[in-house]
Amino acid sequence: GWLRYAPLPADLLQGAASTPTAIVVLNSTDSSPISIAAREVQKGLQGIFGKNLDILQPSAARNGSHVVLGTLSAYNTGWGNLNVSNLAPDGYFLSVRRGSVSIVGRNERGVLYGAFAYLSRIAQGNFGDAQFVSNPDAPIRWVNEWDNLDGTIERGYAGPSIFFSEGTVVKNLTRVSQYARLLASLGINGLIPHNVNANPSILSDENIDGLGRIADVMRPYGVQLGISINFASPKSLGGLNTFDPLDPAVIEWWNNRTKALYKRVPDLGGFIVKANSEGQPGPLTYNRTLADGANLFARAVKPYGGIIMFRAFVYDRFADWTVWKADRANAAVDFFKDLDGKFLDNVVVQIKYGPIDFQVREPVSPLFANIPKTAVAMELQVTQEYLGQQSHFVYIPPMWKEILDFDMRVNNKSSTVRDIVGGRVFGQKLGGYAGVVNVGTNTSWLGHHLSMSNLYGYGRLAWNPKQDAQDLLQEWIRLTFGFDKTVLDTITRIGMESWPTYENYTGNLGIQTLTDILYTHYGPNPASQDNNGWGQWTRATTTHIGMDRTVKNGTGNAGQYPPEVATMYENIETTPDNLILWFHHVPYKQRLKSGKTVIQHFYDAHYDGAANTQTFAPAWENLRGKIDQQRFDEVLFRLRYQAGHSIVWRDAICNFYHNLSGIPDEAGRVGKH
Ligand code: GCW
Repeated sequence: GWLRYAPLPADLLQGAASTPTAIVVLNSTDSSPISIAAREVQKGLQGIFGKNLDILQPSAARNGSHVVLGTLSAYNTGWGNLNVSNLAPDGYFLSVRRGSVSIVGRNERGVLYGAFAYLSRIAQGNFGDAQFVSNPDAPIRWVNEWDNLDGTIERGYAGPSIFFSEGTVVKNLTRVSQYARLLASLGINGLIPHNVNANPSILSDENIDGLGRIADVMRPYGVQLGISINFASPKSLGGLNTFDPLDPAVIEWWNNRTKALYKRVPDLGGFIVKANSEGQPGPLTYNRTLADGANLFARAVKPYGGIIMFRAFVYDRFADWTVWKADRANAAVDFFKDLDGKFLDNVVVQIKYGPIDFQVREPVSPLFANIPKTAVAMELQVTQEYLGQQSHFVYIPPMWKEILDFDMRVNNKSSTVRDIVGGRVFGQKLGGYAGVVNVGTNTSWLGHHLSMSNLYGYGRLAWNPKQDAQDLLQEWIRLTFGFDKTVLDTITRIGMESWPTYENYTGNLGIQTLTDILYTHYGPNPASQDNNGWGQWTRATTTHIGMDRTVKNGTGNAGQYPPEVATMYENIETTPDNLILWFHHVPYKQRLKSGKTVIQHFYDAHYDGAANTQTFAPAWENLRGKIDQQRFDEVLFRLRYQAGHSIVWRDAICNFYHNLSGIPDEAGRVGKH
């Protein structure tokens, strides 16, 4: 990954006026985040400067330039006097004065985060003095992995699981510890290893012990374990004849399993629950509410300080497509709005960023503005399920930024989505981010070297969503590939153009990705969207296309947003072009604000997108010799593939709508092949 600590080029090294002479650890036990921080600093300075520094107790520290590591209380009892009242949990204070460095955390994790921040600065050749406090934007900064007990990974594109194999936790957890290190370097503080489509046997005694081993390996990195549970477990695993959340035997069963879990993992973060979604069992089976289901677990983990991440991804996958007003995009608000205020205070509703499912373009989910009394987290997808599955490269943070920066205008006041998720708009203590990553055993972690920029961007945005997507990309490039200007410029260009380019050659104007949605979620298959119960409809006919989500004539979805936003989406004149087909059912010849018709935009965008994709591989080829051969070759292979597949996409989509509408391409390209 990005933790290479490569030697700096000579010209950059000159900037280092003086370097530290020793590392001083103020409070530490052998396997705590602080001792990891000390060893990490040692390793980093060794790699970057070629200097081997001792790690000393305070009593052994002599004069010189030290990197001092400790919690605020340890610092102020034994070392100095630091007044940083604004230091939040997990936050750090970093002071660099030439070679003298202080890294102080509110807690041990904060020290580790500060150490990584310091190393990231010098690894990027930044030796300037600094003094600042950095606090995380939200307390929940988790990753979800969708690994199954048999070692497969749902929507994973980099080989089998690093956590599980043959029904149980793998013996050798070295890769898990390396992963925890990567996550810690971004400030990620929680991980759920097991698929939300959960196998009840995850809670067997043997697996609880295995999960305990995973937690043991991640704990020094400050990464808490969370567990994904199957709602029907009391019946399928426990042998009861019910899993009704209000049944006393069911409650007792969960309390006992929870006790066993916390006995093995005393600092367990909590549970994630996918209930009544895509065939998963849940409380609705017994006519109980989703809140009854969430609160069952909330009560069980409460005595131990745990939280429940309850997923809002609840919808009817057997919806009736002949009903004009039916709309999967309405489901989350329909299910959750009336439950607002009914969830216990350790429940967090985990909401995908858009109302459907990780498409190339979606408006933000209206649910974020509809449950003010409930803590919420935003679910983002690092694994590129609908975005080319790491066979294509799409740098996603620019898309996440549009969502996070979007102003919901709650009560007609500025209320960005990032402020809602950070708990500030509605005064929630809990809140934050869940990124679905799905790393595998492939040494590149995600299958495509460049896709690691998405994991990097996710973690950095979860820490501070105000950061700029291009800045984050360039940080990542310097840390991952070094300082060559051509390398920086080339990957920056490919990265920043990748999402708009992918959108161009897949689904435009908010029509969704147009990939196959029935099986693979890969490759073009616009016909698969309609005439089935999944609800990802485009309503494409021979004359019209798009979902009418207006209140006046459609599904009413626009009306789920706060009034100012609702008005914007209700009216075609004020709906941005890039979401016009999300909210409106229009003739193919409808004029966009750009002046083009919808259909001509489809044709042009696909030709532009595929043409731009052809430029990526040749640009990459210019980097030959500037980065190591293996990564050069592996990325080139995928960029060439992507170039070819973008043409497949272009022709499939253009021909499909050309055949359907019969409207010729003004440039005469479509239908000629
Ligand atoms: O995007 C869809 C995926 C499913 C996934 C589901 C979910 C884990 O295609 O594979 O199931 O979402 O988020 O629950």
